Amino acid sequence: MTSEDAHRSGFACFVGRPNAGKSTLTNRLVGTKVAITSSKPQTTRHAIRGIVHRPDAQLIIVDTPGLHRPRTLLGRRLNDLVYETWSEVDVVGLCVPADEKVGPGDRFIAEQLKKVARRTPVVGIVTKTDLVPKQQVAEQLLALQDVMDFAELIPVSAKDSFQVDELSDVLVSQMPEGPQLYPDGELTDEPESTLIAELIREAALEGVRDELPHSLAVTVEEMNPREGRDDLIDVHALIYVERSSQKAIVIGRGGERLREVGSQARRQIQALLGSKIYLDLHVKIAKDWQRDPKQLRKLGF
Ligand SMILES: Nc1nc2c(ncn2[C@@H]2O[C@H](COP(=O)(O)OP(=O)(O)OP(=O)(O)O)[C@@H](O)[C@H]2O)c(=O)[nH]1
Ligand SMILES: [Mg+2]
Repeated sequence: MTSEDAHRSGFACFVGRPNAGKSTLTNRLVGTKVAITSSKPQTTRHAIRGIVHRPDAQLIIVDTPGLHRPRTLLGRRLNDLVYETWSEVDVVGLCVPADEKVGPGDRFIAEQLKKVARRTPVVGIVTKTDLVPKQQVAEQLLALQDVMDFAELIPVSAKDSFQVDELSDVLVSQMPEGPQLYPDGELTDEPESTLIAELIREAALEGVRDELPHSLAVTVEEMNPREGRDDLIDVHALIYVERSSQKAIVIGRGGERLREVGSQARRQIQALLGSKIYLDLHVKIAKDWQRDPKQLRKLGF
């Protein structure tokens, strides 16, 4: 076998400002939802691995939280996680949305990235190209080019699947030769309970605003097949908020919002598990958890 057609494998991570479209792009490349997405900034809170299986390669995408100016201990922890992740991968994809000017946030990330760029190639990715005219995509590519030296630059749209396969080719071309690292068919190594908690958080994020999206956290407390039934799983989960006023919003008048969140999450979880579930949701206050090391640890940060 020549090295041209040797099997390649390795890790690529997506980094960028919050809301740049990293998780949506990860899901599109993997072909299934491994990361939740939302229009609220700072949706992703851990490094999520999604696995792309190809005949010639296995590409592990690590989706990371959006890098931002931290205001809480959680924010600092999330940024540190990004720095840690990008120092461990074979290639970094810096994501910048086509519909927002390249700004100080992107330049700050590029400055930080230059430290790893000596060892690790960085691909510049202009995301969400479906939102702007072609000319603006071209301008964005030029603007991004000025920010740092990229191994390659590529525009994509996760929504339209525009150039998503090409991006996969670009990332694979930066992978070392190597064997398959994950078994066939495995699309993520996220534990089921994490995926479920995230689907609940995604549902809860919908329709809330200001500080509330940041204050939400979800844990799955228990998950058991219903006794005497093989077609029903009981899932008990907690939605955490930081203040009692937030609790009232999440629950809604007469419990209406919480019911909506529950039924939306239930649909998604049933699709994930391929089984009927009963979802028991409770809202709990964990006062200022984003700033409290002890509570952060309890919530897995
Ligand atoms: N039109 C369009 N919208 C997109 C595209 N990709 C992502 N979006 C939207 O952009 C918003 C943010 O997407 P995410 O994938 O959650 O962004 P992210 O970079 O992971 O955000 P954080 O996890 O907060 O850092 C969501 O509302 C997505 O639906 C795209 O290709 N086209
Ligand atoms: Mg994300």
